[in-house]
Formats: sequence, C-alpha cells, structure tokens
Amino acid sequence: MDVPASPLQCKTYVGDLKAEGMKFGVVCGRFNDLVTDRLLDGCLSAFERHGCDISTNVEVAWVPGSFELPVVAKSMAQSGKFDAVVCIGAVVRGATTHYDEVCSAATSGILQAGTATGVPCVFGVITTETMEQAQDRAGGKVGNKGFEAGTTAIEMGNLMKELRENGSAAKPTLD
Ligand code: INI
Repeated sequence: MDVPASPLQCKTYVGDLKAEGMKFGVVCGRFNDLVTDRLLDGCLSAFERHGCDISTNVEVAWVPGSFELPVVAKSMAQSGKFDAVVCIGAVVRGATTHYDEVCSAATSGILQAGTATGVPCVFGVITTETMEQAQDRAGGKVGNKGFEAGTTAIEMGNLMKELRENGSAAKPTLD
C-alpha cells in the first residue's frame, strides 16, 4: 500500500492489507437479511482475497438486528481472539419508525466497543432511505460496503499490531 508522505520524516504507520494468519469476528444482523447476506459475502470475500483462511480464522455470529450488534462486538473484542471485529447491518428508513434510534444505538455502541477494548470494531452498517439504495450498496451499482468493511478490518488490525509492536499503542483491554 502507498504510504502518504510524512512531513519532517516522522515515523509513519499504515496497516497493510495482508490478512494471512489474521483472525476476525463478524457480527451480522438478520433484519433485512436480503441485504446483510450480501454484505457478509462481500466481507468474507475481502478476507479471502487478502489471504485469510476463513474456514479456520473467522467466526460469524448472527443477531436479530443492528441494535444488537454492539453487545456481541464488544464481547468478541474482549475475548482477545480477534485482530478486528466487523459489524454488519442494514437499517432502512422506509421500513421503520425508529430508524434514528437504531442507527444511533448501532453507531455509538460499535464505536464504544472499539474504543473501550482497543480492538478495531468496524462499522459495516448501511443506513439508507429505501431498500433499493440498500441493495445498490450490497453488491449492486454502488459496490459492496461489506467488502469495504472487510478491508478496513484488515488494515486496522494490522495497524494496531504494528503500533503495539513498533510504535505506541496499548494492549487490548480484555475485561
Ligand atoms: N434493525 C435493523 O438492523 N434494520 C432495520 O431497518 C430495523 N428496523 O427497520 O426496525 C431494525 N430493527 C430491529 C432492531 O435492530 C432490534 O433488533 C429490535 O429493536 C430488538 O431490539
């Protein structure tokens, strides 16, 4: 990966996209599973494309909806087994009156799971006005946001490892 130029030759860290030997947790919401199934496929193909053996190094947990993603993500992160955790969900405004609550609970909960543990917890939740827009982002005309979430997990997992080994980052908080 190209590393952006650093001013004054600072030490610079960028996570690479090699996933061989890395371990990932994935939490996937069943709500709107026509979409989340496709996002999960995209995420897993990103792991495979970058060298991860998904049959041994990836665990997938299904939850009812996006609201439930954070509790499982935090627990997976605290297990100490994973380099990163990906959260996958699809919140569609057309289908719900509590869109804003579900979005904000998922967003702040996933952020908190990552910052509290030091294990990257990736936001692979798409939030759209319509089901068509959601499908566009799940392998349709706007690409697959699950694939992007997978590559983000690889980059962030490698960055944290590199910072812990050669830079300045704390070990993950496991309790
Ligand atoms: N969960 C979603 O992931 N997407 C949605 O669009 C959605 N809607 O429409 O309500 C949704 N609701 C369920 C929610 O995530 C919880 O599972 C439920 O409230 C139980 O806690």
